[in-house]
Amino acid sequence: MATTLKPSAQKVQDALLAQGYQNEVIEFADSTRTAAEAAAAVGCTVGQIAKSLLFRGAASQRPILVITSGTNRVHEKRAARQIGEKLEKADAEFVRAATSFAIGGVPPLGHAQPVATYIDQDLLQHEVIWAAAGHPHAVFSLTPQELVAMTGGQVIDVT
Ligand code: 5CA
Repeated sequence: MATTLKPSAQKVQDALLAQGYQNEVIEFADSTRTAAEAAAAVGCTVGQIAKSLLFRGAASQRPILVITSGTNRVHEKRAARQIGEKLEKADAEFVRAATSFAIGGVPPLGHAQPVATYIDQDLLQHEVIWAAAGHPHAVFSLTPQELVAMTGGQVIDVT
């Protein structure tokens, strides 16, 4: 673990502390850019990795964050029915503009603007999960209940 976090990871640590959370951002020498890499670095299952997938609402053009278990693929139509509008894929530029973070490090909190968030119900079966922390080598652990609370997210069935 590094003693000094990269600036983008420090931003997430600051956002956690500002919201009253003690969870510690950890930087790894190895990449945590993908769910599989993050699971290998942390030593957890891929299902315990909280993937942050950003979409664009087709009607509203607003950013919509869907946080899924690392083993799940989002069924876009099913998710859209619960969210209330069709989902478009976001490109790297849109992700950066909406969150201020780059793909591979998009955290659940600390975004450039408030982002409507939906959470895969499958994440709730784990005691502890891990989320990206702003940088492709940084993650933090949390409980699914903390994820719901810190994002104000709505739990849905994404698969
Ligand atoms: N740090 C890891 C685990 S915590 C992480 O952020 N994984 S992730 O799955 O949440 O983020 C990577 C995701 O970004 C991929 O699953 C993929 O859906 C998305 N992604 C990758 N490349 C692109 C791209 N070019 N445009 C839009 N989304 C992309």
